Amino acid sequence: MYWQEEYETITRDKLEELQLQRLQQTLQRVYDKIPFYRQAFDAAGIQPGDVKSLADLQKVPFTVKQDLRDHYPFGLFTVPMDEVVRLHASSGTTGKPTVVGYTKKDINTWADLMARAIVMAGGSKKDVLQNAYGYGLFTGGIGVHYGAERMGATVVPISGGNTARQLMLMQDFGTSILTCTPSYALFLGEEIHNAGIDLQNLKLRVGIFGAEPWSERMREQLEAKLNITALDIYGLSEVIGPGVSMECPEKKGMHIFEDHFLAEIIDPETGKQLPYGQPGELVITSLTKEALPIIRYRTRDITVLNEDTCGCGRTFVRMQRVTGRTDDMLIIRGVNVFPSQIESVLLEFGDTEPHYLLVVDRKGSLDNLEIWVELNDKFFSDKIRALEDLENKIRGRILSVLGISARLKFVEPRTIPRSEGKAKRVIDKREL
Ligand code: DLL
Repeated sequence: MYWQEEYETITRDKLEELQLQRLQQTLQRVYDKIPFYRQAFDAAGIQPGDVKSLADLQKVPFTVKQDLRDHYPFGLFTVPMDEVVRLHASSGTTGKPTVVGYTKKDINTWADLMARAIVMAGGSKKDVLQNAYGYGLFTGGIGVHYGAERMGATVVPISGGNTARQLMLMQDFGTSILTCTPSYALFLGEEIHNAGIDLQNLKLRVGIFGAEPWSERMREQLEAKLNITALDIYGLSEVIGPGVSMECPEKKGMHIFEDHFLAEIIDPETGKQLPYGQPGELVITSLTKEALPIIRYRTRDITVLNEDTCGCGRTFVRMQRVTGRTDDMLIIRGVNVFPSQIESVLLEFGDTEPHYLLVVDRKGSLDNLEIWVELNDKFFSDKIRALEDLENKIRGRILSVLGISARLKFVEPRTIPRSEGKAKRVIDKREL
């Protein structure tokens, strides 16, 4: 099922024609309205009129998060504030948040993209969608909400947290689609189990999980714990929010909504474009945004693009699971490590829970990685000997997969703090 079949199954030729036309308009728009872009283009010796093909985009300078911060709050908006009908902001870890704005048309586009995503997951008007993404300045809650209303599902706008109530409404309202972060979904799955709720009595069948990296093994766990099909959704506030790309039930990556977003993969070191199939940093240019068009935005997210035809009939390229962010990547004794890689190893043996914390410290000039991981209930009651075996197995596997040695600290079930939104996986105590 499609929401906007004409676009979702567009031929590549037609798509590229549409993209070029929209790209040229977008470049002209930012050049005319925003001094920041005009100066950057002039400095790079490029005018919007010089972009005559999609390949010419490579001559246009990148935009980074700091550029949005430098123009806090509204300096990169291309419309007067009386045309801006909504603001969102992403909480920066330090200093001011990144603020994004939407016109009525932007909100409308976004609702359609999120409707596409929910329909892609198999959603219909008959579904009851429990939206446990946080409502507020975060784009997750309201972004999903508008899309779900647009495609006609019955929305339960519960937001994140209040787990007991989540479980009550899930049973009483017959929730069939759950939307939240994968880490919160996992917690809900555990609590369903702890509350002794029989999965057979729930109507849950699909989960639309995103806003943070997760792994294939986490998918297996979520599907088993919740008895659902778990699908990945990607997006970022600077580009629009959730609904930049969505995984179809083929489960082979997320289709990027390319009629609205032009995707490139670059080498994060050199900034050079990489061909399909090679891992690198995702760069996105918006093609239809009004209030805050964004040009060659460096997402910092690492992925791979795949242009093979998809069994679902959609022609949009797919991006693989995001394995991590260039700025979340830990460098431990010179080795690049993404938390999601460690998650994969931990879940391989089946004796631990996907609740973990990576604690990195430096003694002298040597980095130490300590992995705190929860044992599952069954294992916890077993003998010390078995613990040593498990530790050795995990350490050995991390050494062979990642090439680093780590210490393990097994902790009791339910002792690592649960998150209602994005999980915090790393504590880096190094002072670099
Ligand atoms: O997290 C938007 C969103 C809401 C996406 C709900 C999906 C569902 P931000 O708070 O601006 O926006 O954070 C964006 O989160 O650059 C990625 O690093 C990460 N991220 C988002 N989706 C995924 C995903 C929302 N499916 C940042 N897998 C992005 C891995 C993801 N990382």
